[in-house]
Amino acid sequence: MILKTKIESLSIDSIRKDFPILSTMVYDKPLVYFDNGATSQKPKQVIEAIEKYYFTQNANVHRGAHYLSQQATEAFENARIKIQHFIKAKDNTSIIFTKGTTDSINLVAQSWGRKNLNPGDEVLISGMEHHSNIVPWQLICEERGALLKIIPVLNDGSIDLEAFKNSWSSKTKMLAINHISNTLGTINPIKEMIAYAHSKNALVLIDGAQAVPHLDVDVSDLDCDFYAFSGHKMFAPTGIGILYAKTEILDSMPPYQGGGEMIKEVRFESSTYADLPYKFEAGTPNIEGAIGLGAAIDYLNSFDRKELLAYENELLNYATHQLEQIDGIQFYGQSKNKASVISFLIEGIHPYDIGTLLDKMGIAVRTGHHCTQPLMDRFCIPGTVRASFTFYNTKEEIDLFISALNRAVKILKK
Ligand code: C6P
Repeated sequence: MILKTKIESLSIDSIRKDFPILSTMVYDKPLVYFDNGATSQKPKQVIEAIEKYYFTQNANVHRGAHYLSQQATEAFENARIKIQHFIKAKDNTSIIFTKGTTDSINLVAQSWGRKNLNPGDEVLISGMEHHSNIVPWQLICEERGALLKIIPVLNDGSIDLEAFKNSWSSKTKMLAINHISNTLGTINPIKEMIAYAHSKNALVLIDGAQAVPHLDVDVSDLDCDFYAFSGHKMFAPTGIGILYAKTEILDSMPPYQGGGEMIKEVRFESSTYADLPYKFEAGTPNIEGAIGLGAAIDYLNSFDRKELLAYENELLNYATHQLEQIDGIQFYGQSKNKASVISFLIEGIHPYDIGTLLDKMGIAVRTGHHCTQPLMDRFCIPGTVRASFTFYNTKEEIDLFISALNRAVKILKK
C-alpha cells in the first residue's frame, strides 16, 4: 500500500515503519487497524526495550544487592520518573504502578472508599462511564451503604453540565469521571468539573484511559486528586497501568493489597507499611511492563504531541465527512470537543454484521457495547461500530475503510 500522508514535519510513512505489525496482511488484505481505543499497537522501540530488559537486566527489583537487581531496579524506577514528568506530577511517589486503569480505579474504590465512605454518602459518576468506572463504585457503595448518582448525557454525547451542578449534596464525597469517553469520543471539561467538585469539598478521580494516548495531560494543572490510565492504550505493553494521586491523600489511605514490597516490618501481631509509592505495590511488579511504558513515553516525547493531535483531528474530520455520505448512518457522540473516535450505526443493520464483514476485508474496528452498557441503554441501542484512530493511521486507510463499509452495506441491505 502506498502511504502518502504527510503533515508538516510528520512523516507518517516513517512512523508506520516503527510499528512492525502494521504491515500484516489479513485475509490477503493489508491490515487497517482502527481499534486503537481497545489497545494500540507497539513501536519497535518499546519491543526492543523489553527485549533488552530480558537479555541484559532481568532480576527482581528492590530486593537483591547484586548487579542485575540494581540494573533492573534502576530501569524500573527510571520509568516511574519518566511517567511523573510525562503527566507533570510534582512527586514520583505519586506514581503507583498498577495492572491498568481498572486496577487503579479498584484501588481507589477499595482503599479510599472503604475508609471514607459512610452510609448515606454519595459518589457521582457520569452516564458515559466505562464499566471500570462504574462497577468498582457499585461494589464499595453497596458495602458502605453509600449511593451512586449518575450525571446524565445529552443527545450530542456531552455531559449535561446543568444537571451536573444540580447533582450535588453535602453528602457527595467523590466525583469519578472519564477524561475522554471510549465510546463517544467526548472530551469532558474536567478542569472546570474538578474545580467545581473541590468547591463542594469532594475529591475527584479521572479515568484517563482514552486521554493519555492523545492529549498532553498535566495532573498538577488539572488539580485532580486521582488520575488512572493504562499502558497498553498508549503504545506500551498490556498489564501495566498507573494510578496518580496526590501524596497527602495516598498517605492517608490504607494499603489496597498486602504482601511483599508493601511492608516495613511484619510481626504476627501486626505489620507496618512501606512509604509511598511501595505501600500500594504489593508483590513483584510488572517490571518489563514499567520499562516498556517508559520506552513508550520516550517514543511519544520524540514528537511534537500538538502536531500528532492536530493530525488525529484531521483524520477524524476526514472520516466523519466521508461517513456522512452513507445512507441511513447515525452517529453517536457529536460533541464539539471530541477525540478521534467515531461510533455509528447504519439503519437496519446490526453492528456485529458490519464488523464481521469489515474484518474479512482487512479492517479492524470494534463492535458492541464497548463496556458502556448503561450508555447504550441511554441511546436505546444494542451497540455501535467504533473506529478509533491514532497518529499512525492514514487518510488512505480511511478510504479503504469507507469503500469496504460501502460494500458491506450493499451486501447486508440486499
Ligand atoms: N476500554 C475499549 O475498547 P483497562 O482494561 O483496565 O486497560 O481499561 C479499562 C478502561 C477504562 N476506562 C476507559 C475509558 C476505557 O476506555 C477502558 C478500556 C477499551 O474501549 C476496552 S473495553
